[in-house]
Amino acid sequence: MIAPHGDAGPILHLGGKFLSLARPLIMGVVNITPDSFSDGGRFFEPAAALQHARRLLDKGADILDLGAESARPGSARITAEEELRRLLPVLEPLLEKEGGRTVLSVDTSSPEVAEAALRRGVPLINDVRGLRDPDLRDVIGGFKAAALIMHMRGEPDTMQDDPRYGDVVGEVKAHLARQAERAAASGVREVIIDPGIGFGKTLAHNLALIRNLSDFRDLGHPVCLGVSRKAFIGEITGAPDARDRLEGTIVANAFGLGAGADILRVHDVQAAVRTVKMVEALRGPEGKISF
Ligand code: HH2
Repeated sequence: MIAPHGDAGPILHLGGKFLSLARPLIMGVVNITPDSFSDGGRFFEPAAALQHARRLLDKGADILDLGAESARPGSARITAEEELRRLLPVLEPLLEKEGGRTVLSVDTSSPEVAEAALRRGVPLINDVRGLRDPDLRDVIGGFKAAALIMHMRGEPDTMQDDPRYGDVVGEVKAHLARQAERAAASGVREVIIDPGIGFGKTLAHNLALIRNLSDFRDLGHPVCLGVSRKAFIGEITGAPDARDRLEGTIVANAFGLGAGADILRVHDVQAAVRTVKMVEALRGPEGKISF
């Protein structure tokens, strides 16, 4: 749970670091994968991933999210050995050289990978499967670390095959509430929630979740939003190439901030930092914003 903490607003405790949520935070994505939907292969080599990570830090990322397995629609799982073989050559130098100026997160559903990361001092595990695996909950809880719990309906290989909900906002919220409780019962220290845009959702589902993001704040956990370059933006703006989705990403992020997002998970960190500055200025001291 986030606790009110004087003038700095709520504070997120990640490892030895305290991040104020008085201003929304930017989580920069580092995909050490050959097949991620928007930048697969670009940062697959450790040297390229490291250079990219440092660039995102220079541009103002508060958190770096390192992922070695793609969860794009249609993707299949890889082994924990393969995930670690990709991850560690990037994670270890980053922890050693940049650990002071950033918080690292590892995007994984594997208890073995999470344990290897936590043992090396990573304070946050981001699981697109929302800690369904009790072993993963126990590993994170055992380290008294933090978890980013994202909602996904099904598995990436089939999640976009006709997803249906009666009340998408209510169902996703109830699921996140249940998983957050399970996480806390396993000893997970901090929970961040995320509605999982594009994960087992149609365009209409994604729009409803972003529009109603403020509802998720009732759960008492920081809310993360990941819209960056996603397919729904391409559907709306007519941009089949993920690299052409920057304007759509900026607008969706601005809207999400207006609806109460605490953390934006993005590929384009500089644009997101500027988006936060603009929205904060427009919101003004009374926190007013209306679309
Ligand atoms: N989206 C992706 C991956 N991980 N984690 C959270 N918490 N929220 C998200 O929206 C989210 C996520 C998909 O983006 P990306 O990592 O760029 O792609 P891929 O899964 O193909 O590597």
